Amino acid sequence: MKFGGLWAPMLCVLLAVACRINSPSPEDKASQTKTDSLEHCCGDVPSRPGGGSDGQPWTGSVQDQGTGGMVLVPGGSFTMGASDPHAYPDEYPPHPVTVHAFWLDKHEVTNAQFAEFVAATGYVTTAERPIDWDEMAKNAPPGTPRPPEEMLQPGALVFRQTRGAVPLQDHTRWWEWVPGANWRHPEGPGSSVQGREQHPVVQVSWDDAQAYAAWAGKRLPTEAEWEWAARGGIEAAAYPWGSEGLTQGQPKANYWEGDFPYRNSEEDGYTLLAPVGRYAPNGYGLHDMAGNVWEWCQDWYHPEYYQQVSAGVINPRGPARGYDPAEPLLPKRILRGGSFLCNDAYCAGYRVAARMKSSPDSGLQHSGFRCARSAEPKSSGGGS
Ligand SMILES: [Ca+2]
Ligand SMILES: [Ca+2]
Repeated sequence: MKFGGLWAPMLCVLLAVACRINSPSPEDKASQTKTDSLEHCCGDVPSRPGGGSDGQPWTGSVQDQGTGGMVLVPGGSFTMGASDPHAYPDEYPPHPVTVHAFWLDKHEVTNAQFAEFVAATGYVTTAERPIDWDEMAKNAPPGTPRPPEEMLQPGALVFRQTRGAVPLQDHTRWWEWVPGANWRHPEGPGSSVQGREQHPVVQVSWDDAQAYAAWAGKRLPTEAEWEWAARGGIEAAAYPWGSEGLTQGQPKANYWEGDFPYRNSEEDGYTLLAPVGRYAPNGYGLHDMAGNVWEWCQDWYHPEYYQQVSAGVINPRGPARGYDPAEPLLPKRILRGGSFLCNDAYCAGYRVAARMKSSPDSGLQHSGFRCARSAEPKSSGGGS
């Protein structure tokens, strides 16, 4: 990647004004948005080109961490995709999939773990790299003005709780481009991860996640592996714990309780991120497969992939190329599991079948990852 890698989310912010100008009134569209991905606003702009990720394999040192902190997820067959009435079109059709046994981190990669990687390798995340507007402009709609210099500084998107109700299709109401925001300073300059060593690392791109995984002798899970693991051995349920609603009984996950994005009742104990493993694990011993942070998967995103994949496929690895009709020139990777910003009235991303996508160079305050490892390299899917 020739430039900072943050152009995708940054461009969202830059184009927000155009979205507002060209879109129906917020009131007209307020009920249309159900996801907390960044695509909706930018999806109105058809000329964003693809790429933005270097996609280069890790060539740095490797510190093989074995299977410590991981659980062996058994192999098996299941019905992947829509399994509850709230399913989105890209979760259809439900289809039979077989996944071989594999190892998966018990919890999301933490700040402490990521700090160890950075200390060992000197790795610089995408959010910390400089931005070249001349390069970014090639991917912007014609006539996009050069943004202010302060917006061309390395940075990332930070969530800002609003003071009151806002139109839910306008992500710029709660996402703010903050120069200096990165994994070390998740909310921008002045914030730090000190005292939050056991929180999941955030503001990391798919590229960053790939690099960490390769350094650790691991890989990212495929989307099929992730969903199989999230289901925890329970057939046809909406959540990792079964079918009981998220708001019923004891807190089950870190999500947004109350009215998004302005009132959080903290019934699960956290307004923003929670330390990993704070909630009960699912049937495979995996924590936070619902909520806390979205988790990068290996696969490219294509909304019709489930229609195209062969019935009974073994260890599917996703489409050969990413495609999002909202931004057809911008390939995107899969994220799974929802985040602390999800609730039933907004995106319900913590359903086991829910799919989210973003460009591989995007880092966000609500996105992280966990790693997988093939149990039997010759037979387990996903590669490494
Ligand atoms: Ca919460
Ligand atoms: Ca999660």
